[in-house]
Amino acid sequence: MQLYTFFRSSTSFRLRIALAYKGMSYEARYTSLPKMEHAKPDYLSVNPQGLVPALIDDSGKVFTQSMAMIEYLDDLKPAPALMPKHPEEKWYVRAVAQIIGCEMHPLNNVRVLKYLKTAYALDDNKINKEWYPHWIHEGMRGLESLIASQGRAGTYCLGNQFTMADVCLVPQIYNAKRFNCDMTPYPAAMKIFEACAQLDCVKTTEPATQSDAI
Ligand SMILES: N[C@@H](CCC(=O)N[C@@H](CS)C(=O)NCC(=O)O)C(=O)O
Repeated sequence: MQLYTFFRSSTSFRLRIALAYKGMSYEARYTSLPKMEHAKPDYLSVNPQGLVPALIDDSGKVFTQSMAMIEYLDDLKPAPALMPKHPEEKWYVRAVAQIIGCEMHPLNNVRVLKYLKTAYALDDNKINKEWYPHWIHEGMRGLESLIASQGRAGTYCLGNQFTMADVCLVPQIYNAKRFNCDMTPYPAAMKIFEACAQLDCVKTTEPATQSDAI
């Protein structure tokens, strides 16, 4: 299997965590976003969307969209599981993951930040200190409330089971910290983040450990 990944990409980080958790090996195909390698014809022939990550299996089939890929990997290799079986728990895990994947990450994606600069002349200060934290806090408020109101959290988002919810939470918080967002208003999410940070599947896949880290 080959994984197209960029060390700082939080969606690539999701895949690295999931693959490591499941003990699935892969060859990393480093794809630099600053060098625009994701927009070059070679990569567009893999993922015409021009976004990382992408996964190619040994038969040459291509898989894209990180959350769909994580559920696919879970079907392919069910143990250790990243999705619960109970319908309500499955809903909850997807709800946490989708707050991050649908409502936080897309608003702070590289191409969005670039567009704010080129089309609306927003300066780096406004983008990094206003726009970026604004959407982190909007999302984190909802996430923290969901975790608290559902009462399902334990060591991880869902009791003691490490799931796709945690796989999405960890990279998002890494990024928020990199942009110096104040995370103290989110103690439940941060407690889970700290617990996840102790896991080998996170320690061995975090951005700084990657061969393409700059
Ligand atoms: N919904 C996609 C999003 C993928 C995505 O946006 N990846 C980012 C890196 S984290 C990217 O390739 N950005 C390039 C760009 O914005 O130009 C997924 O979950 O896989």
